[in-house]
Amino acid sequence: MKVNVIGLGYIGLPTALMLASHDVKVIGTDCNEELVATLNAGKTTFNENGLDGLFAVAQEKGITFTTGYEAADMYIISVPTPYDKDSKKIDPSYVVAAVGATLDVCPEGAILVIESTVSPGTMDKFVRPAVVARGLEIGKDIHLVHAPERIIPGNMVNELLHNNRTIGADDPAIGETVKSIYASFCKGDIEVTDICTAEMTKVVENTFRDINIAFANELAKICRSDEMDVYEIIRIANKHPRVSILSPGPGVGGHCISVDPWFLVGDYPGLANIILAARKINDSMPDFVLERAHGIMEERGIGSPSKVGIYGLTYKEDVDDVRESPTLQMIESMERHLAGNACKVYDPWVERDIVPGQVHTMEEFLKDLEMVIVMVGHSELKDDPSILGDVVVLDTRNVCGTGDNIYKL
Ligand code: SAJ
Repeated sequence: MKVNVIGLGYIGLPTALMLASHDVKVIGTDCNEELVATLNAGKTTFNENGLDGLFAVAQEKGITFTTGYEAADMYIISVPTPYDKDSKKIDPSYVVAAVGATLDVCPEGAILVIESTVSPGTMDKFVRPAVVARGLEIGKDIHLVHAPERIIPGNMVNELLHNNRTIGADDPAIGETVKSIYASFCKGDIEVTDICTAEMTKVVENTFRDINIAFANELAKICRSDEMDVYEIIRIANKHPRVSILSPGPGVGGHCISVDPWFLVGDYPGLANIILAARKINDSMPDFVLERAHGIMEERGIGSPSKVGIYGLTYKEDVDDVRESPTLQMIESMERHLAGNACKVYDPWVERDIVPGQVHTMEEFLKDLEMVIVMVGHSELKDDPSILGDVVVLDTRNVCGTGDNIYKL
């Protein structure tokens, strides 16, 4: 079985490496020539626990990387599925383009697996028509499958091995074939179902998490209004055998949890009410942090925003991904409502310059600062909060312990 993995990003690359490491013949394809050159030079393209080790094994097994599509028995398409913030509709163009390029080279009877997260109905509305427009017969010339992933950035390699998976297929026999390929490495349960169910299940999983994070965030606002300790309340409430409240934070980032619920809001207006309310709560948190910071600055007599630093640019701890990060949302808000961002910004996981005021060492960051807003709980800080020195801290991730200088959400 030869597999061509299309799209070597956060999901496609670990998947390609994992398959190759388990003796599947894999060609990795990406349109980004620089990315392909980096991989062919033996370097991974992002930080992820265990990825370098997996890369070394895949290389030994003979994985190859290219910008072209090749004849293969199975294709795994893992390309971006952005959504339009105004229409709340998915932009399927990357998936449709990858499907078209695949159809140019695939042999009769090839299996086309879409791993990209898509809004419910995308395969019917966009992928099937693209195949039929070529005069091809689905189920004969090409087989369609949707196999969304559940791996969590920061623990991807481990979760690729142990997570349960969902395979949506028109033909159950094809579903079983794809299941056997994923079972080459996946030790979890692999559910074979229909394509529409697989599409909806994936979006539902992330929406469930977004709603639960929103509950924790709303709880933080309620407790703050009465100066109660939301963390202690959650800690004790979670002692209940059937209660599992998540952690409040400065907002919800990443390309998944902050995006997927909008697919349901866009496709089911008037029905996705809790889902929409949760999105609004989570998207309100960066401004809540700003309000909280202003109150602390007044209380502590910190006059200028130039005396305040923002620690953390990524969307969550111990990843290098900044997509939809709460810090970027907060800086956008400062630019909209204030005179822009006058604060220094530092994230040890982000080497490239992304925002004005960004610095690249803790020493430069802390210089002349009187207050730090902690937006990401990277392990370096969680393990040793003293690295911030004795500045006033607004700890939106509850990782800096307690002290007269430590404030929480
Ligand atoms: N967050 C909180 N409080 C929490 C948990 C998360 O504020 O208690 C924030 C994080 O800081 C981050 C955002 O939510 O900004 C999302 O982070 P996450 O770790 O919850 O999720 P992702 O986006 O890294 O990964 C999710 C996972 N989905 C679920 O847990 C249901 C992962 O399994 C998916 O594969 C991934 O989305 C995806 O690609 O869809």
